[in-house]
Amino acid sequence: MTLLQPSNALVLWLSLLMVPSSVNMDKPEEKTYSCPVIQCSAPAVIGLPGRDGRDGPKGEKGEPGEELRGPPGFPGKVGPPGLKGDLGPQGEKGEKGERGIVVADDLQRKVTALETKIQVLETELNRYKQALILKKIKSIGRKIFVSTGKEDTFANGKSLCEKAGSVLASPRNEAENTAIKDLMAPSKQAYMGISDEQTEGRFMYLNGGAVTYSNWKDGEPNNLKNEDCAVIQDSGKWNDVNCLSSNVLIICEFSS
Ligand code: MAN
Ligand code: CA
Repeated sequence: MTLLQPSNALVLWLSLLMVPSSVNMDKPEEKTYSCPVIQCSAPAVIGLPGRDGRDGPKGEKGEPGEELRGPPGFPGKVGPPGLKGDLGPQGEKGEKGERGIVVADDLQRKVTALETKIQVLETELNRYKQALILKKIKSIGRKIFVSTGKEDTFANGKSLCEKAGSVLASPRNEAENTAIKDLMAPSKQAYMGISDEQTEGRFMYLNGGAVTYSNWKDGEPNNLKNEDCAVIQDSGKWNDVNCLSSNVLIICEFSS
């Protein structure tokens, strides 16, 4: 074993003394050192605290803090109305009504009032019918015959009645035939709403259909010089005449 020179030993001892302050600058704390190579003659002394170290890296984000709730704010504006809801369930059956008799009584009063009004109207209508007789109007059954008091051709007479919403009078039975006969004075004859213009000898109603009632005079219809129209004479008997004959009364009929 070689002993150290005194100068070398001094250098070594000084370097060993400097080690603690260069190694633990950031964390000054009390340390004791021993010498692994040479035996120290005295224990290590505690050094002075070192300077503050640099700031460390930023730490992780902490847990959320406890929330402090403020006072409630003012109410907001009223929103738009919502959608219409579904139909609700059917309600319970109501209590039994008590007005049945009252309704029936009311209905009876109305019916009685209507019956009274109808009686008044019938009386009035009959009075008018009586008055119309004097004005060359005859009501029989559901027909009303009206004399125009004018004599004209068949075509003009037909047109005159149609303008009034009626047709030339055409008796369908003896009662109607008599009613028309009674209207014609002072005229001697009146046109009827029949013709055999389509088929000679076959008289038809103007609205169609063969004549079902007739009261021809003996020897008529004779189609003398082409007679396709027909008149009722003041005797009630019928004669076929020329449609252009203009000395013939025009009588119209209204039916309901
Ligand atoms: C006239 C016309 C005819 C009719 C004869 C009867 O000539 O009225 O329609 O047939 O008389 O004699
Ligand atoms: Ca004739």
